[in-house]
Amino acid sequence: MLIPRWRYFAIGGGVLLLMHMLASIHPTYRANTSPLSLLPDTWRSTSVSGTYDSAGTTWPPDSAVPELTGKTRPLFDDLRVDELANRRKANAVFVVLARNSDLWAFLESMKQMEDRFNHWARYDYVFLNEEDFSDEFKRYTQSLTSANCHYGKIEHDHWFQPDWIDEEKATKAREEMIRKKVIYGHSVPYRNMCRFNSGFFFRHPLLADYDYYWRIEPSVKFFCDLTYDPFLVMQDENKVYGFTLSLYEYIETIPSLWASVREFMELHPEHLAEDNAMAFLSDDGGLTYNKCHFWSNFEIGSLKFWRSQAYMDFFEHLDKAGGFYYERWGDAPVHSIGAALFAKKDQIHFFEDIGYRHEPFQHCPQGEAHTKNRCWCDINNNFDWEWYSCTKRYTELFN
Ligand SMILES: Nc1nc2c(ncn2[C@@H]2O[C@H](COP(=O)(O)OP(=O)(O)OP(=O)(O)O)[C@@H](O)[C@H]2O)c(=O)[nH]1
Ligand SMILES: [Mg+2]
Repeated sequence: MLIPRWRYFAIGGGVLLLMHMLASIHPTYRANTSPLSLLPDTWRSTSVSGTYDSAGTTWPPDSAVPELTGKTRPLFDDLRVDELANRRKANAVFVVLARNSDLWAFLESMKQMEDRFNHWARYDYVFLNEEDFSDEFKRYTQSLTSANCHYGKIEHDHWFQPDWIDEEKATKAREEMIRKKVIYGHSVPYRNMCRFNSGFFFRHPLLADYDYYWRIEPSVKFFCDLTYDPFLVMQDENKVYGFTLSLYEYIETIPSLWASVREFMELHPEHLAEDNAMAFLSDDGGLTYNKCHFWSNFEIGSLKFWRSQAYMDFFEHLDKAGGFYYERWGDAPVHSIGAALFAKKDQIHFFEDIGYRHEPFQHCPQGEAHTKNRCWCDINNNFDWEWYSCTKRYTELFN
């Protein structure tokens, strides 16, 4: 039987349609054969914005996307930059002591500081090192901020072990610490760092014109958005020292520190502030040290306070005792004792709403402070009221 000609056309057409439907599974084929591809390019680029979902429609839907009229969308920063450029600022700076090898670990901290606070606050950075900073260090740090970065070299005598230290005695002390497995007990550079942070960083010429500083270390975390300027809190409320974490010092590193502090208090009673925070340091009115200190890897402080006669005399006295090298005195107990004795207790501020972590401890804001400041730390992981924290003693100062 002869098949009428129209049936050939119908079968051929059906096969073509089937092939087209199969090929349409491929997105490129589908896009190129869509009737929309017949429209001029300009029409298509303004009417379609967003990403294709699996059904080939766009998301977000056109109605949710601001119309693009040739202008780029304003950045969050641009919206507020004029307003913020003229805001009241403190004379303050970030201070970073670092080696070139700390670069990548430091960028982690710096990126968070920029995202949480400094993208709008625009405070400068001062980087300090006993060696020259590499071009790589400078390039990558400066690239993270629109504030200015300054790079300084530490003068020899502010960093290295002084000649008058008895090296034989210092070596023996280090060997004994290695035997006792004291952390960093073997290290001379670590001791140089502690002594520099205790008594010299605030004398560096790059810091001469500033009043307040915020110390930042490599590999720390900042958990919350800062919607206010903590430097202005320091300035407006006449604070000299701000902290987030406090704990007990490892006694093997400071066996004779309190004896030197007591000597100093006897020699210079005029330097002790009225209404000071001695009760944070001692449970018996100054006879013994309870080892409490503020953890100095986070510090917002007054440079003028460290440059005061009281603290300069205090550091000089401790330095001459040699404990930075014969033991392993840390800048955390030295700063804490200085702040607690030479300032009024209400000049020491607990930055309760700044979420912060330096391994292995963290301060995580609780309650409303957590949600209001968009924190991302686990509220159950908060060192404040752990048995090894001294923050309870700080709050008790004000009861
Ligand atoms: N330029 C320089 N910076 C140093 C040196 N040692 C430490 N630092 C810096 O001094 C600060 C404290 O050093 P850390 O190694 O973090 O000491 P730590 O916090 O007691 O110990 P970690 O638990 O290792 O963090 C950091 O900002 C370091 O980058 C050094 O030899 N030279
Ligand atoms: Mg550290």
